[in-house]
Amino acid sequence: MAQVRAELGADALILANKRVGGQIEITAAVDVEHAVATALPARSGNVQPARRSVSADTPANEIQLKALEKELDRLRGILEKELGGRNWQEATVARGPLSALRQRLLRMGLSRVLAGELLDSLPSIERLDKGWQLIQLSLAERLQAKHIEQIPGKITAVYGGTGVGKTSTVARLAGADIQRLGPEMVGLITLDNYRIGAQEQLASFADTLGIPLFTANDRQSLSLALQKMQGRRIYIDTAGMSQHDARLRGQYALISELRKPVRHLLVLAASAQASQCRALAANFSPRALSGAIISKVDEAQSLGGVLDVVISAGLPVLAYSSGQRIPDDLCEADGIELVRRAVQLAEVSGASPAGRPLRFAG
Ligand SMILES: Nc1nc2c(ncn2[C@@H]2O[C@H](COP(=O)(O)OP(=O)(O)O)[C@@H](O)[C@H]2O)c(=O)[nH]1
Ligand SMILES: [Mg+2]
Repeated sequence: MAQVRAELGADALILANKRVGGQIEITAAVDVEHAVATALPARSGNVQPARRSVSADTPANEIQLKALEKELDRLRGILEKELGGRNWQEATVARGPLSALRQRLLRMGLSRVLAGELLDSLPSIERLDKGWQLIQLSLAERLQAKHIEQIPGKITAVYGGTGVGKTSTVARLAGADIQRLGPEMVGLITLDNYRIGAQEQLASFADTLGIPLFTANDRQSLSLALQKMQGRRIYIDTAGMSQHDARLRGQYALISELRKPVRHLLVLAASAQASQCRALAANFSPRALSGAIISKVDEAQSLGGVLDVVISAGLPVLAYSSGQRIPDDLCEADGIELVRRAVQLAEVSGASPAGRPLRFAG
């Protein structure tokens, strides 16, 4: 090495050596950027100054590769030193508030598409807490929360998957009307003829409260039931179907053919998978439904999925339920409260206290 340095200077680097006959050939470089190398044949370690040229056995590529390896080692050292002491979250914040906000939205269960839209709508922000506040407000606004009485129509039909809470919702909405208007102003119809015992729950509710309940299965029986209950506010319970069952759309078509103003409501369970809710909503064309009721908020592990579905389907949220009691557990739709719960669920597991009970004017 001393001989190499004496020959080529203090910056010289030995890149390779090999035995050639009785001599050792040393490949050394002085300026790696220009890949200038020198081969020094030596006898028994006795280095003789010789040709100052690039060795034919050691192509420039090899020299560049060695230099590259050295540079990579240096960069790896810097990276390890930089990231070694940090956890992932700190690293995210370090990349800027937008990146940290995206992580929070995804953790809530929102899709990447909605998270991106919310972030795009933000004015430029410097502080994370300010950005987070604005983004929660923007999400709450996009939920289009409305009171159900803002939707006109004396007939209300409730659709949804099996066991999501359709019958409970019908009973809750009818119960609120009974309190407000009296039992003589309210009536029920069920289209749920598919499951044995499906009507019993609603029949016992109708009996207890003294309101009529009719069963319908086609256009004629439906028209007849409506005729018999003329002047009443009518709630139609439908049969729960899988999201892929064409009968779900069949029931909607049957009710739409009445050519009367109907509030068509979709019940989506917050405890169900977002993909299931999305597939259910996809059965209806964009303006077919008047809005959504989110059920089983108390059972949900995360709320972002169902909120994402109602926003992307353009469905206003009209109420949500958070327990099994009838009629108490139906709450007024409140965008801020739903977002608060979604954030809370993302932060800690476990349900939060009940919201404001749904109240009707008059
Ligand atoms: N935990 C909880 N259970 C609910 C809620 N809404 C309905 N349920 C329960 O879910 C089950 C199915 O409800 P039901 O109204 O019969 O659903 P349907 O099959 O869609 O008519 C019943 O045991 C209800 O008491 C809710 O908001 N939270
Ligand atoms: Mg039912």
